[in-house]
Amino acid sequence: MSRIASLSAQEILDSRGNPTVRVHLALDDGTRVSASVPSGASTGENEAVELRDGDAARYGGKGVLKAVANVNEIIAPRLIGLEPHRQAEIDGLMLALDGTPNKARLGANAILGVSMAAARAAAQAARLPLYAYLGGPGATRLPVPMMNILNGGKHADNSVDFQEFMAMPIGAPSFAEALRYGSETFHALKKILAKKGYATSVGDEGGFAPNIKSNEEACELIVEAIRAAGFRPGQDVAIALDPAASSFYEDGAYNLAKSGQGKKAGEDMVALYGRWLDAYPIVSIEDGFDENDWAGFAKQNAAQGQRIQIVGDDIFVTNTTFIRRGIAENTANAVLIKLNQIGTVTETIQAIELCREAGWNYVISHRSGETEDTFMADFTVAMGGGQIKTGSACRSERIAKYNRLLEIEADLGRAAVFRSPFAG
Ligand code: 2PG
Ligand code: MG
Repeated sequence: MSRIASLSAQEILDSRGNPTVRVHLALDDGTRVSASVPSGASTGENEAVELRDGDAARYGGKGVLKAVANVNEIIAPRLIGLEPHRQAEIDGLMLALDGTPNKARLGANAILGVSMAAARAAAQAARLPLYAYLGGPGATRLPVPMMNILNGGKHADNSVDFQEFMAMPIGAPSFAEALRYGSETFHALKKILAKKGYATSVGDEGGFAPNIKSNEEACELIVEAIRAAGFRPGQDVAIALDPAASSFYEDGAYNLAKSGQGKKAGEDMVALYGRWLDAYPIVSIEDGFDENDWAGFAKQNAAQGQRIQIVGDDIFVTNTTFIRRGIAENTANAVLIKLNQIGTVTETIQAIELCREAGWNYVISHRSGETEDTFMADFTVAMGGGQIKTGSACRSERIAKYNRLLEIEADLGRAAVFRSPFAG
């Protein structure tokens, strides 16, 4: 068995030009890998701690040299000599070294980089693609992408309150075709926006960020784009939303300030989503309520959970403690899964296992700040949930994941399965 021979980290930049951590790991058999950690903007308050230097003289305080030093000086000496496939043991050792409930000492960015690098090294040492190593022979299911083609909220400086309007090619026969449906819809949307005199520049996740008149208009434009691209709204391509409502929840009300649509109470939001479900082909709503508004989530789930997927992101933060509460209280029926919200591969898998036990869906997700690392594409196929959220049909840090999924689909050949959770 190969063993970890060297482990080090360096500071690199993410897709927004902010520092993040890249970990390099070498085995004694000559295997060399690296892994890079993403970073969110609309973060949940209970996420594991992303350690930043706070040194205003560098990168506005966003440097990650402390996290890098924690890998080099604290984590590496303890892991050198271990076999990389002992993932749970490696992750457990790092948790013990950290010693805090939220990875505040070493940083979830430091810990996750090492955790991902260990998995990648173990896969290479076993001469397996990462998805096959992590998922075994059953890892054959490609995901339906949620493609964020219109950005608002904290991801764009425009007039849209809701953060993500996603095209979901639920009626495609394969992942490659799903990607084509999504990309053609994206390009059709660009033409429509240009014709209406709206900006066609893009936000953080590669979706357009126009100054449109209302949040509703975003759905209308996407439906128009789906049709213009030659697809049937709701059958071939549906809509998924991530309002990211924590970002516009103030003093007990949902303040749709960017669009000028005013303040709404929790019940008003349930009613608003209900009207949208009647008007637009929406199959999934994520974070329709604030991360502490468990009652709002539960009300929506009771009213609409039979019709659509209700996904919790900021409220669950990929943490089994919160997911368990959500299952007990019928808060939602799906979880957004982000490796860096919890900080180790092992704990992320535990969160997914909990979803499976409860019969809940799970969607593997990128962050708004990403790198060229494609770990999450392999991880999605390995976990088999059938859904991925990794941005629009442009910007290479997003496309890298889609291109990796194309490779995996080709690699699996006739064994590849594409089964939409929403196909009628
Ligand atoms: C989200 C994510 C990813 P961020 O809210 O789901 O789209 O955004 O990474 O900024 O938290
Ligand atoms: Mg979200």
